[in-house]
Amino acid sequence: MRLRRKVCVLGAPGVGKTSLVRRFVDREFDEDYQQTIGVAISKGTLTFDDITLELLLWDHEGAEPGLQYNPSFISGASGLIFVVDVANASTLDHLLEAQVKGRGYTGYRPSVLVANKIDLTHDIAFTKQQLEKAGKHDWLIIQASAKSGDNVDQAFMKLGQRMLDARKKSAWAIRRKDRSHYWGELGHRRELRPKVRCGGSAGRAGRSRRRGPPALGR
Ligand SMILES: Nc1nc2c(ncn2[C@@H]2O[C@H](COP(=O)(O)OP(=O)(O)OP(=O)(O)O)[C@@H](O)[C@H]2O)c(=O)[nH]1
Ligand SMILES: [Mg+2]
Repeated sequence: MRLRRKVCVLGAPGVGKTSLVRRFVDREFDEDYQQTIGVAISKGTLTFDDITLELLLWDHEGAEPGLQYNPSFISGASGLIFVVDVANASTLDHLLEAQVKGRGYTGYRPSVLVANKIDLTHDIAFTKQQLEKAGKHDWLIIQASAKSGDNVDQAFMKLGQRMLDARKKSAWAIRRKDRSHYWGELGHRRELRPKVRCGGSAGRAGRSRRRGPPALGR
């Protein structure tokens, strides 16, 4: 099966958003800093057993502190990659602040937080309090380096896996909703429910009735 999904890459200016996307998509790294203007879109592919997941990577320009993300850029995204610079603690504050302000449109999507530029230092600049705050957002934190390539593929894979898990959960929730709708139409009246028989024994048939309606389409 082939799936195509939008993913937004967000974070402060200069943290390495474009470099991470470039490393993942083109396997390249450039020391020169060329600021992204607006948004640059590129395509990366992940493979999971029988699923090919095409990621449309929306690499946003770095948001200045105090600014919110542009909702129209983020709308329709199935996953988010937040990027911070391990050598610059303010880049995480910046992200936490932006996340609180932009909660309505960035919240509750599968996300990973990439702590980038790990090649520059082994001492991560973030404080315990900052990491605790970040932990509340259900971000999976991955230390990586766009320069060396360390953990870059893993970060994208983890996000892809989270997106597929979320897809499975929502398919399951929709199926459950369909079933409660089905019972709803029957008014929850036992005598109107279909008689389900799953074999010869009355015990098994009884168990099936207690579990809910038969799977539709059978
Ligand atoms: N040492 C090191 N430098 C990095 C790494 N990632 C990015 N850089 C450098 O950091 C600078 C900024 O990188 P970009 O990828 O352009 O950052 P950005 O977040 O896309 O910046 P904006 O588009 O302005 O928001 C460039 O000079 C990169 O070479 C890394 O992992 N290690
Ligand atoms: Mg950029």
